[in-house]
Amino acid sequence: MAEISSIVILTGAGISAESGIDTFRDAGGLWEQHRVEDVATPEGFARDPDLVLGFYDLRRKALAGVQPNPAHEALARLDAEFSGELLIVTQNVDNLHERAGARRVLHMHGELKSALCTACEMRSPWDAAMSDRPPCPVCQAPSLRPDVVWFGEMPYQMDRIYSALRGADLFVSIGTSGAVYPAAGFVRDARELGVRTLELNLERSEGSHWFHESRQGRAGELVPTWVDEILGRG
Ligand code: BJW
Repeated sequence: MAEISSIVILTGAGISAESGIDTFRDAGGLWEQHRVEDVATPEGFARDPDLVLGFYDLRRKALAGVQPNPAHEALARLDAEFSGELLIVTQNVDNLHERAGARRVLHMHGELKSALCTACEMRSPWDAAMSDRPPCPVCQAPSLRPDVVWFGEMPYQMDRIYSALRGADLFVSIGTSGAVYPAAGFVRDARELGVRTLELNLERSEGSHWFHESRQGRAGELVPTWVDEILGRG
């Protein structure tokens, strides 16, 4: 394997599936239980804030009952032991990468444990429910919403992500269907930049054909094996 000095990793709901967190588009996933436009758009929130706040309150509460799995742990080991540049870009709003010990993590679709005030636009760490309309810790307005990125909104820290992609020699996508942009386009962006690309997913995804290599299987098995390869233990 050629020397690797800079890696960008994209993770999606599939990496947390073995921890017991529902994915979005798989059978039994979140979008089978809710209409996307009801709970994951600004228009849905404006129409029925109780429904949306309740949906995210339940998911925030459920985090207490789940644990990182071997895939999160392997990426945390990579973060600790890989001396090159590394950025773990996650689309997930859970905190399992951090709880496994990873530090170089960017949440492009926000975080369940963060609140965004629609009055003063400040973000605050958040653990409790929002459906009872608690005051914003900064301005006291009862105007909090989940600090997550809905359809039609701009994902977070895009400049930092594209900058990391420009400097990368390997892009790895883990457990994502490749159905949602701009994340789904990173593989093409990477290829245009001459970056090697690898997909680790349960099954072939919508974008599999864009990758130089695609491996199928459970993240809890594929990711530790791949991390061993990178750290020279393969
Ligand atoms: C396993 C496994 C195991 C299971 N092991 N694997 C037409 C064309 C192109 C774009 C658009 C378009 N019309 C509209 C758009 C833009 C729109 C979009 O992409 N729409 C699509 C429907 C087409 N995108 C946006 O609006 C975004 N903003 C935007 O584009 O701004 C403008 C912009 C322009 C230019 C540059 C930058 C910006 C915002 C998107 C926000 C998405 N938000 C959500 C909700 C977040 C909060 C929450 O969690 O509730 O993000 S939607 C949902 O989908 C969530 C996820 O992060 C995201 C991706 O889902 P993911 O992770 O891929 O999950 P699944 O379930 O789809 O897939 C799981 C995969 O895991 C599967 O493949 C399984 O096989 C696999 N798996 N078990 C390994 N054990």
